[in-house]
Formats: sequence, structure tokens, C-alpha cells
Amino acid sequence: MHLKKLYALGLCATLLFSCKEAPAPELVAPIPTPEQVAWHKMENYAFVHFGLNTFNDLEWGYGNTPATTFNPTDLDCDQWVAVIKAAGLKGVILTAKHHDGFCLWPTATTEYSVKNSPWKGGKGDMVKELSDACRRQGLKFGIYLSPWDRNNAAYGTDEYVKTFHAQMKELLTNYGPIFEYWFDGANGGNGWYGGADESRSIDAKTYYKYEDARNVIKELHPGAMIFGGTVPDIRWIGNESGWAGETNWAPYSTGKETHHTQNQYGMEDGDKWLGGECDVSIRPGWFYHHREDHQVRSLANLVDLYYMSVGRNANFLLNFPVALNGKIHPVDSARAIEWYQTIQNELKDNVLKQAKAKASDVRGRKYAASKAIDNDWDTYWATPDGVTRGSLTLSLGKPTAVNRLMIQEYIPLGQRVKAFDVEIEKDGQWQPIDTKDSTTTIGYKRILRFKTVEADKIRINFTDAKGPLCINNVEAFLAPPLMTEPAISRNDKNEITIQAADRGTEIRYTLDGTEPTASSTLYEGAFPFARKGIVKALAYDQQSGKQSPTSTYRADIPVECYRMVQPKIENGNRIFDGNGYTTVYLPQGPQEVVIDLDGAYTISGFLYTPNQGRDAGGHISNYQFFVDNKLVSEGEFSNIKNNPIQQEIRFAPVKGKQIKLKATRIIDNGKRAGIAEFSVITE
Ligand code: FUL
Repeated sequence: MHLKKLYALGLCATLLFSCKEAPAPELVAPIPTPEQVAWHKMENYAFVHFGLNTFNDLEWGYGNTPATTFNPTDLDCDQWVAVIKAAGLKGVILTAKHHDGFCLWPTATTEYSVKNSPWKGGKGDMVKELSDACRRQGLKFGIYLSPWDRNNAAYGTDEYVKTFHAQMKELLTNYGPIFEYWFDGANGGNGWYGGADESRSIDAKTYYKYEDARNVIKELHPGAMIFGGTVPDIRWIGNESGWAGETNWAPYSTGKETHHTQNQYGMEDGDKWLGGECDVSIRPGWFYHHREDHQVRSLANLVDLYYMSVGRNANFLLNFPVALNGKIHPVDSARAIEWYQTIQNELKDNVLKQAKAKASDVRGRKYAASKAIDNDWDTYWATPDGVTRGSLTLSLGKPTAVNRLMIQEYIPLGQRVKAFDVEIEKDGQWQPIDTKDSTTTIGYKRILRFKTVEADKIRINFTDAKGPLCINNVEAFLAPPLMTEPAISRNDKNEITIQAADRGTEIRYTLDGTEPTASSTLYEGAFPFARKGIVKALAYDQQSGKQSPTSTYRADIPVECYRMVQPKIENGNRIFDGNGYTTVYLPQGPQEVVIDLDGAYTISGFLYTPNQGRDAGGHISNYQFFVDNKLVSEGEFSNIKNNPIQQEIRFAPVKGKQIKLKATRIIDNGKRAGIAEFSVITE
């Protein structure tokens, strides 16, 4: 080669070498697969529990309820999908078979399926209806197939395992792409088992041959995430209440748990990537029960759960118990959509879009601080090798109010951050933000909520990490306050507690029956209120001047005025403690409570609340009410079984000192009446 040419080539190479970018940080094991990363990005998706249980008012069918009871009158999977999409959820997982063994598709493996139900004359296929609706409307589809089968006569033998795998194969081959496959953890125990009606146990680690199942699932649906079993891709978060720990590592070593709540937190030194999934039902039950129509989760609660799941490096799986007619109940759908719109609104305007980013240390141009706010998921700010601390300062250009901060790590290279804190600069002064939540891990996504502050700059100090920092996204928002009316209650110590939906808002209240305003008394904690009167409260946001609707609590005579004469039991005062979940069950004998009041009152009614706990019994369905041994009211608490809300009975005022509530009938012909709350209404 010509000498000049050689020289030029050499020069180019030298130039190229000197401009060479620093390599990407080395990964910190374990790292997620690309499919796991895609799953993290889904963030929110839905569950539907629907099946024989729905029609038999059950949560765990025994396996003996007749297939003929499955009969949705107006099944509409397009309605489910439309609701789920409008609630911003990206997919839906259907209980194709729950523990009762009833199959929602016409399987060849058992007669216990839709084909022996009156629905569509036995020609229906629920799995097909839903998967088709998902495809039509562009929603991902997933399958829940309970390993435990309380109907199958062969459960416990190898033959059942073959059936179980055959069912899986049918579901994997006939219904299009699957994004998640759910193996429930409930295993063995008593069941119908083809009439044997006995208890059977299996070794869940070996019995179901999950390794083989995984091979088949992955072969047919490489992107599908497997939940449960022995070889999962994601992990249960350890509760069915929808929240993850504030510290939440995706890494996890199965079998190396040091405490029973470990699932909520993951493991800093875990050897596998197993992101957490937070499953929760929008009602107390997973399946539909008419009696829970008044217990659909509140907007404030659902918003909270979003921040405690997606905001803590986990995915959120929200269940809809589809109703008997085959549709999502209107209250559930309205609430879920309102929830989504609220979250969207809270995280709408990222105030860091125009910010300037500066970092204490950068790895090279490709990993500049600006990469953390450039709206490109695949670019990130990174520190040089060996640098596991550092700060990122974001200048806002003008004083800006914020109360949410979102941080994301570039997880394809592993989860790293172990500790961080946040400060703001205002008028040249740096001050820490009180985030209330601990600031330890970040992972795929962390969202912090805090009281609105005005900032010129925001600084995130990463104080400990498992390797160089890799931060691919930071956003900040000013969420409008959630202005729902506060909840007011009085306990058995006569203390009034008022709770607002939003931590950042003030509560203002009155005790004289007048409408509260922004300048009424500020609520600063529980206060004594040992008298009859009216408490009215509202939530008020100083910043925006917005206020919630008013809530009113009518406190009648306080607990000291009551003395339970009959029955003589410990903790009898629980019926006055303002908590519908603490219930007094009357002992055997006459199902009545006799109470002496501390003086003669003019009584015009009473309030009775049955146990608000899930699947609670003992609700009084028919009653008699006496004042000084005179019957003043009798009747029924209509629909109390299906709708166990507070019952209010009014009658013509009578003056008296002793009262008696007698249960003349208890739901389900129960023998012991349960009273969660009771009080008289005085004039
Ligand atoms: C649990 C089951 O036993 C419940 O019935 C429900 O399906 C829930 C999602 O998982 O373990």
C-alpha cells in the first residue's frame, strides 16, 4: 500500500480511538430478559374472575356445584374489554379454570365445563369469546389455570397431571397469543374429587411438572410471563391487597427467604430476576357477590394502590369480579375508569421537560446527565466504573411547584440503586424533601409523593448502589389534590378521627352543625367528642384553593351513656367502637342485647351495622326493638345478606331508659347474631 495512504489510515484510526465513547457499564446480575423488560413496561393489567363460583355465590367452589348452574344471561366480553381498556389496563387474565375445576372452554379433558351448561345451549366458549374480543380491541390476553382441581376424580395421581397438561395445551394452541400464564399457589386439600369427598395432598414442587409446562408455554408463546409454579418469570408480591414494599428489589432467590414477608421486598442479592406483581380485587371478593356491591374500592384507595405498586417497582393486576349477567358491574367500571383518569391527570405535565440536567460525574458524552430527561427510554445517565454515588441536579428555570417525582433505572443492565434522597433549591437554599416513603430502591420505576413544594432546582442524591448508576428517566409533576370528602368516625374512647384522601390537603371542620369553610378549625389529629352533636368536615387545598364536598357525621349520645346488661361479655363495647369489622357475636341463649342508658332519653330510632368482614355471617335479618320492655318496632333488614350496610330504623319517638334489640331471625338460619355497630337515635 502507498505510504501516504497508510499514514492517512493510521491518522483516522488514532482519531477514532481518541473519540471512542466509554463502553456501557457492565451489567449487574441478575438482569431481566427482554420479555421481562416488556412485561415491566405493561405496568397495569386486569384479572377477571368468572365461573361457576359466580353463580353459586362462592369464592372457592368445592367441585360439586352442577355445571348447569353456569348461565350468564347477557354475556358481553366486548363490554369487559372496553371497560378494561378505558381503565388504562393493557391486558386481561381470565380464570379459565378455578379450583372448582369448572372449565370455561369446551375442553376434551372433562365433562365439567361450559359444554354441559345451559349457556348458549352448551355450544359456548368463554375463552374464545374473551380472546377474540381482546384481539378485536387490541388488548393482551392471559390465562389463569388452577393446578388444584377439586372436581377431578384423579387429582393426586399422575393421570390428573396428564389432564392438567392437556388442558394447558388446549389453552395454548387455540386462543392466540398469550402474555401471561398464571399458576395459582393454592394446592390440595379437601374437595369433591369425583364424589370421593375427601382431603388430598400433593407435593406442589414436583407433582405438577412445572418444568415441562414451562417448556411448552415458552415454545408456543416465547414472550409469555409465567406466574407461580416452580419456574416462574415473575413473583407474587406476597399479599392480595395490591401493594409492594417501599424497598422492592426485582432480584430474588427462591427458597432463601429469611422472613415470611420477603416477597414484598425482594432480595438485594437475589440470583434471579423476578419482578413483583401486585394482585388485588376491586371488591373484597375475587368472584362477584351481590352483597359486596357497596364495597367497591374507593377512588382514594385505588389511587393509593397505584403508587404503592407501580410506584414501587411492581406491576398492578386489578381484578374485576364479573357479575351474574356476564358484565362488569357499572359501579366497578365507573370506579376503575375514574381511577385511571385521576392517575393520568396527576402525572400529566412533566415539569422537567425543559429542565437542564447536571450530574456530579458522567461516564462520557453518551451517558450525559441530559439522557435522564431526554424522553428516550434507551438512553441513560451513567457514572464511571467504580462510582456508585452521585447527584443529578435538575434546574427548572423558574420557581415550579411539584409534589411527585418519578425515577427509573435502566433495568436491562440490572437493578442498582440502594439508597437516595431528594432535595430542592429555593432562593439559593437547599432543603430536603420529606417524601414520607423510604428512599431505598428504584428499579424499573419509583414514584414519590410529597407535600407540594416550590423549587428552582431538584437534586437527587444517589448515596449507595450495586454498581455505576444508570438512570434513564426522571420526571416531576404537580398532581392536583384528590378532593373527595373526608371520612369521619368516632371510636369507643369518644375520639373523632377525620381522614382526607390526599395527604397534602388540610382538613377543616365544625362542631356546631354549620357548613365548614377554608377558615374553619384545622384538624390536627384525633380529638375527644364525648357528646351528642354534628361534625362536618371538608378537605381543603391551600395551593389551589379547592375544597372537597362536605361530609357529615351525626354523633349521638356517647359510649358512656350505654351499659350493656345482657349478655354479660367481655369486649361488649366493641359495638360502639366505630369499627364495622370488630363484631360482637352473642353467646348461646336469647339472641338479644339489653342496654341501660344513663338516663331517660327520647328515642326515635336505632342504627345497626352487621359485620363488614369478608364472608362474615350472623347478620340479623329480622328484629324486634323494645324501649322499657315495650315493643316499639319490629320488621326485617331487607336484603341484608346481599347488601350488609348500616341499617337505620326510625319510629315514633318514645321516652325510655332501657332498650333491647332482639334478633328474631339470622341470615342462613344462623344461631348467633353478630353486631358490629349499634347506637340509638335520640331526639
Ligand atoms: C388465590 C386464589 O385462591 C383466589 O381464589 C384467587 O384466584 C386469587 C387470585 O388467588 O390464591
